[in-house]
Amino acid sequence: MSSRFFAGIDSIPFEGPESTSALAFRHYNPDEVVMGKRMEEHLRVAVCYWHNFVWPGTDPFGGQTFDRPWFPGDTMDLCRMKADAAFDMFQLLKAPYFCFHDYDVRPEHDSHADNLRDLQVMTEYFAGKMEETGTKLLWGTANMTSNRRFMGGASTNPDPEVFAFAAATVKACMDATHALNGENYVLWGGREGYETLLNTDLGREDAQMGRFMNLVVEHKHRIGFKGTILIEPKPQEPSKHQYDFDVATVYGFLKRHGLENEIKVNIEQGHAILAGHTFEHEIAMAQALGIFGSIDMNRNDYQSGWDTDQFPNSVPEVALAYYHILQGGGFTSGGTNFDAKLRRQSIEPEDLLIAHIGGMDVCARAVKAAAAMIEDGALSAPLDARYAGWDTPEAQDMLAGKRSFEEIEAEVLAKDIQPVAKSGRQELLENIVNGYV
Ligand code: XUL
Ligand code: CO
Repeated sequence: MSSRFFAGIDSIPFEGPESTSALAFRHYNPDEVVMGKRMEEHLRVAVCYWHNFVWPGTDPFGGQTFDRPWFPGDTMDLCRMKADAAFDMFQLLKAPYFCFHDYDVRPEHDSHADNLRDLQVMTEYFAGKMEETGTKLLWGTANMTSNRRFMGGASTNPDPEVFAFAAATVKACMDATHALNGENYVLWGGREGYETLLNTDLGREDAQMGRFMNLVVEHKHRIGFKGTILIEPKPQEPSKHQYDFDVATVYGFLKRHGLENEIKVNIEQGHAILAGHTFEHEIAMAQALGIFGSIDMNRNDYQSGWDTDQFPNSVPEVALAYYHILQGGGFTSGGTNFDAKLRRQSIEPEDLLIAHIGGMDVCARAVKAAAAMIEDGALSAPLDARYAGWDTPEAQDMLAGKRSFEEIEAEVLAKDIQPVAKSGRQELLENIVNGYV
């Protein structure tokens, strides 16, 4: 293929670990079979629209550093030019999926009618591009953070007119996602949180967000959308306190509003770090609670405390994430969305490709390491052994609520039970993991 934006780059081949080319995959080989499934089907890679084609390279101290022919993207012609480059990149990378916000793909207007019209035009344009290239939509979403109308929140805004505008916006994006056969719909509560309690009523805002998410689920069923609704937790940024702090907090919200069987989570590595967790903690917690959906793959700078959205480059970290994903049965409707952006000095079109090649190679190595650990029972065998005491009928009765405190105490006294301390073997397990990564 030839592309005006990626001029001179026709394809990005898989060349294997010995390759020295910057524009070749060393480990991401879509057809390689891992644990009985093609690598492409395990990872379900998606490229995001916003960081690659919309973000201009700004930081709090400086403006645009990237020079893209479709900037500022405020006309439909520029939006189509942007889409052409985006779909060229999805194809070059052989990424099966992409993700977008409404705001990424159309000009932004004050009126909902104008936003809706332009989103519908772009939805049709995308449908043609998807047909032509075979790229599929992992998820769609609405940007309710950038426009100043949302500065005090979307569904949690003190002004019901903002709630209504947000509802109309999400309806439009869900309809677009449905029309494009999206496999999920994501809601990241960008400004669903607060800066100061002096002007915030927590009880009201929780009730508003609960009603809003119920409206989302009602609409999903009304239009027959078969995808999964996902909430993306994040503890801070842009608000000081974000309501969807982490997976456990989101689960509490879902239970409170009767939504725990309707909504799952999209877990992002950097957001897990900001919440004081590891990525695998958040994944394992979601699996344990039955709400694991999808992941946003990136990495955070461990020192800065900001959401730096860097491309992943640590195989050991990513391997543990995929370990828990595979242990839980792998992705169903979810996938690996690269919610990652270039550093602002990486200004060449080629840098976009190189960043994704590196990220996809890291994920490929990680998923292979995870699969090998599972196939060998390297971690599951010691884990099963650690909990084996619970297999006895007495222990099972205790767990099933069949024995009271009095009965348990009587048994402890009668048998003179004196628990023997056993090693947790953390260093041994860490050494075992190190042998796979
Ligand atoms: C923000 C973030 C978003 C969501 C989609 O931190 O991760 O890009 O993934 O709105
Ligand atoms: Co994200």
